Parts: sequence; structure tokens; C-alpha cells
Amino acid sequence: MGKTLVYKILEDHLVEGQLTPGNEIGIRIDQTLTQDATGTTAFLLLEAMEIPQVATEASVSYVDHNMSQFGPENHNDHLYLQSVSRKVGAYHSRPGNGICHQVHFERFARPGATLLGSDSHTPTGGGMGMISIGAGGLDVAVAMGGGAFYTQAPRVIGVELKGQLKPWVTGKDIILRLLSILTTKGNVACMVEYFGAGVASLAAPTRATCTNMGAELGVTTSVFPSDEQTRAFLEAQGRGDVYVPIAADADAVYGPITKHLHAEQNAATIENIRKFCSDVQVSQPDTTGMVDVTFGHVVIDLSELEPMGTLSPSPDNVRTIADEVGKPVRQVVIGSCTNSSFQDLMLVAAVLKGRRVHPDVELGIAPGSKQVLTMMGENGALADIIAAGGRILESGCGPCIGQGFSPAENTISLRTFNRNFAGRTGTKGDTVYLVSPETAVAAALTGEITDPRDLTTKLGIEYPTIPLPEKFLIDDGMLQAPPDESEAAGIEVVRGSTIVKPPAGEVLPDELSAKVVIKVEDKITTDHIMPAGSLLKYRSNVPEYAKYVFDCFTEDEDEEGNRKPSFADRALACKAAGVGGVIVAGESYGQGSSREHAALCPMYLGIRAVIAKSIERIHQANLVNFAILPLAFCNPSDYDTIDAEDELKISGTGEAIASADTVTVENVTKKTSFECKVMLAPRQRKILANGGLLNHTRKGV
Ligand code: MIC
Ligand code: SF4
Repeated sequence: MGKTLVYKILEDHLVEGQLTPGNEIGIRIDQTLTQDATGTTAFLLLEAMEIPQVATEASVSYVDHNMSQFGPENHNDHLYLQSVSRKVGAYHSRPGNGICHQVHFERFARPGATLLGSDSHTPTGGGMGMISIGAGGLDVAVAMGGGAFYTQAPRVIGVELKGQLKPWVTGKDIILRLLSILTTKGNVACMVEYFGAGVASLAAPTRATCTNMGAELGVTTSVFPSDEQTRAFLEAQGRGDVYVPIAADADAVYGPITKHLHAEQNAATIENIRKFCSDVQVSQPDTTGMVDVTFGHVVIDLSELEPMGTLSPSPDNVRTIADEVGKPVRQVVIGSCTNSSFQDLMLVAAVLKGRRVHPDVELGIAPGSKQVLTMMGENGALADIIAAGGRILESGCGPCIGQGFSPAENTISLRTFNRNFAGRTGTKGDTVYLVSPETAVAAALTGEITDPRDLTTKLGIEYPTIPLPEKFLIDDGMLQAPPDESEAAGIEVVRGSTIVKPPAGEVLPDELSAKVVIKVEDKITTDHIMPAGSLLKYRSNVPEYAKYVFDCFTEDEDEEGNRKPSFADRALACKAAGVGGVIVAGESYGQGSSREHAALCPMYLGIRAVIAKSIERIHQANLVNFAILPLAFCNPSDYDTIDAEDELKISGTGEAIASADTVTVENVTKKTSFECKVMLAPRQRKILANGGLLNHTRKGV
């Protein structure tokens, strides 16, 4: 049986473990990336581990998230990151140079390599035929120091692409279709691999859109083969020398993949699996209505795809644009690491040229990188956008992470981004459709949701084909290369007062008495746990940031007008009383971002365990890294028997962490008990036994 591309690259990088699905493996990391919102912690932890120099082929520290600079915090972070990255031998991409994933794709990504990034959209690099994985900053810090990255050997979900995209239909529509089939749930420990005749027609940036938003599937990463399109892109970036062709063997076998779904509640998903997958089998429903849906691989005919959009609050809330046509739109924002490449924005400029943005719409455009922005400035496209009424925003994450451009209440905002979690825009109760640049610009002109394919008949706009440039403009002036070691030794690391050393974890007591500080439902994202937006500036200051854990669930006042205690108040009260805190959650707890603050801040507040129906991969690893015990209900209906404020007791945590598969949790308040799975890979057991990854690494285990 032939090998998948995923397994070929993993095999080349394997340093520990056996490459069979489900096994824990350690892989060598060639490149790392950090961004400023996670990077300060990553570098502070790197310093705490006393790692003097990075040991990778390239480690790049980007500044792209925190650039609004209200107060000194952001600039303090920039100065710290610039000085510390130079001190330890990392590249530093200065604010203004662009979004980490876009710039990394342009200047560093290479086929066959591995990349670990402290950002969940690191899988963007998969569009270049590399295994690129998002992780917490502490894992990335270890990799910067030359340590292996540990993950589960994945099940590989094959996605066969056939045919060719029609005009106005794009890479965004491919990934939205895939989200409608696989959804955001139940894909943990899988990697997606694209193959088939349709792949050859997709330019590298189009592939990057698919792999970028593949993060929303909850898979570890997604990967495309490296071929002539890859070569063309690399040559245009002046990096043709790193090109190597790589692909799966012709007889590689994908699947079978099984998803556990509710026959009625997930009827639409099951229908999509039947329609878009090979060899589908559906079991009889069990007593709770759940079925096992098994399939071989996904098959998408590009020529049959149509423009799609996904409506908040979840990226898998997918529908066709044709079904939404006519809804009034008041804001359109084009940008983010998903859709801000040169070709994306040139298409937008070509459609806008000589026209005006609809008077009821505000249009914002954030180019993905300085390279994109400069080229569009030089070729006149920027002037076309400005003349049409577009507002040019900085090259950075900006509105994607709630840094400005929040929409008005009760209006629809169309965005080309990858996440539409409730409130992420900065507006409570927001209504966001995530769409392609084609669909976004169509609405910007018409003031309502419009199928871009209708632009030709309605406004006489012919589809502008935008070829990949033969040469991109190459100017790495804002990308500071690491100095040589002797110069590095003389560099003083700049630490403003808002850069606060993060706390280390503690070993769990053998008998854990704890209180349920909060009980939350399914699909709680890291944006719920640790909000970003205007609070992003506290990332380097855990005690300050921790005040806002689960802020979205804090009701400010009770009926008598008294301030209600926040999550932080309640957790700290338990901590002061010598009682641990527990979070109880439903399915897919911690989906979304890689932000380790969603574990680090709860740890600081005294949270010792999370009990959930399921926990997403990156967040589960972050919990372990920060000494929080991740448990999964053996019987999901036990979730219903617990309430906030219940007192729990877990005896024998030491043994559970060392070797047990399950542990008994006693609900002292309800006088009941239930079993939980101990969600720990072998190496994670050691990390937890040492009180978290920082202590574990310091001990050199
Ligand atoms: C995001 O898109 O949510 C972020 C902001 O880029 C995060 C990282 C962070 O929280 O700093 C991510 O995707 O990992
Ligand atoms: Fe930045 Fe948004 Fe991409 Fe996250 S998803 S890296 S916030 S552009």
C-alpha cells in the first residue's frame, strides 16, 4: 500500500514513537513562527527555560496582532520581541511587514519541511507542501530550542479535488464546502491531505486559503502536494532553490474515517457526507440517536462548486450565497491570513476600478503583507480601491481579532476571514458572514448579499482573471535577520513594566478537593475563555489579563444592583480557601485559537482540572503544559448531573496521572460519583507529574 504525503513528511522528521494512527510521536521541527500576541509569552518561557540560542533552520518572531497601540503595552511588547529575538538568534518581522502566515508563506515556507507556530492558523504553510502545525507558545519555545514536538500520529482524511473552479468561485468556497461536510467537531488527531487532478489548477495562495481555514475543522493540519504551481510561486518569490516536488504515492489509501453523529440533529451533515464522500456507511442509531458515519475520502468537483458563506457564530454554519442573496450589508472587510494575498486583492481592485462602493456600505481592506501593499501601490491598484471609496487598513490582523472596524448593531458584516465566533468583531450579537473576496466585493458594490456570478449580468463586470505575478517585489528590509552570536551577546533585552514574568505550574495534590467554578456548554471557544479585542494588550501580563477569563459569561449586576463576582473573583476565592477550581464543559471545549492564555490564566486563578465531553487538541495540550488535568466524561450524560458550585473530590490523582486510563470523581454536593477518562498521552503524564512543561523542561526530562 502506498504512502500518503502526510506520512512521508512525518517519517522524514520522526524522532520518537511509532507512526501508526493514535500513537504519540515526536517530530523534528525545521522552522517556528510566533506572533506578538502569543510570542511575548513564548519568548518569556524560552528565557525561563534558559535556552540561550534557537536551534532551528529559521525561527521567526512576527508582530501583526497588537498594533493599535492604545497605551504603552503594545510598543513595550514590540521592543521586547525585537530585542529578545535578536538576542536568541531569531528573525524579527517588524510591525507593518504583514500577517505572520502571509509573510511566512511568501518568504520562508518550503515543501517537505515542518513548521510549528504559536498561532492556530500556522497550517497555512500546508499550501506549500509542508507539515505546519499550530501549538501553544510553550511548545513552540521548546521547538525553538531544538526540542521535538509531540502529537498523535494522525488519521489522514483524503480530499480529492476534481475538475476546475468556474469564474468567481474560489479557494474559500472549497474550504467552506469542506467545513459543511466535516464540520468543526470530531476531527481531532486527523490531518487533511488534498490530492487529485483538480489540485494542479490551484495556485499556491489559493491552496493556502484552504489550509489556513482548515484550522476551523479542528484537524492538526492540512497539506497539498508540491508541484509546478509550488515551483512557480517559489520562483516568483526568488526562492526557486527550495523547491522539491512531493506527493503521495499513486496507490496511497485514505480512510476509512468514522464520525460519531446524531442522526437527527446532524441530518444535514450526514446528507453532505453521503453526497461528497466515497464508500459511505451509516450504522443504526443507538438508544441516544447517535450513529457512526464511515467514509473513505471526500470528493469535491471544483466545477460544481458555487459561492458559499458561513454565518456566525460558527465557521461550519455554511450556506450557499444564492440562498442568502438580497440581505442588506452595511460593512465589508477584506483581509486576514485567509484572504489577503496579492491575487485576492488584485481581483478586488479590478472589480472596484472605475466604480463606487455602495453608499450604505463601509469597505475596509487590510493587505496581508508589505509585499502585497507595495506592489499594489506601485501598479496603481491601491489608487483604484481608494478612488472607489475603500478604506485601506494596516497590513496586520486588525479587524479579524477585534482590533477596530467593529460593525454597527443589528447589521450584517461580510468578512473574508476564517472565524465568526460570537462577538469576535467587538460587537455583541454581531452577524458576520465569512465569504470569499469575490463575494465580499460584490456586496460592497451592491449593498446587499450578491452572488458574484451575477455581477456580469447585473453590473456588466467581466470576471478579471489575475495571474500569479512572474516576480513578486522582494524587499526584506522589515525582516531583521538574526545577528551573529558575538553581536547577539551584547544585545540588551528591553523589558517595559507591562512585561510580566508568567507563573509556573504546580504539581497536583494527590487528593484534589475542588469546586466547579463554571459550567459551560458545547463549542466553547478560546475567545469565550480568554477574550482578545481590546484586551489583547494584556497578553504579556497574566495577573491583569486573568481578570477577564470567561468575561462574556459575567453578568455585571444582580437584581439589587450589586456587582456580581466574576469568574476570576470566584476562582480566586476558592484558591484562597485552599480549594482547587474546576471547569465543566460540553463538547469541543477550547476550539479556535492556540492562545495558551486560555490555560495559563485559569491556572493562575487556581483552576486544577477541566472536565468536558471533549477537548480540542491545542487546548488540551495547553492545559497539560500549564498543569491542569484534562478529563473527559466516560458517560457524557454525567455532564447533566453537575452544577456550578458543586464540590468535587478526586482521589489518587498521582496514580491517575502516572498510569490510569480512568479516574473516579466524587460529587460531594450531590452525593454521587462518576468516571472520567484521563486524557493524557504518555509524555503528557510525565509533564503533569512535574507540574507542567516549564518545570518538566527545566528538569531536562
Ligand atoms: C486568532 O485568530 O484567534 C488568533 C488571535 O490569531 C489566535 C492566536 C492568539 O490568540 O493570539 C490563534 O488563532 O491562535
Ligand atoms: Fe491574525 Fe486573524 Fe489570522 Fe488570527 S486569524 S492570525 S487574528 S489574521
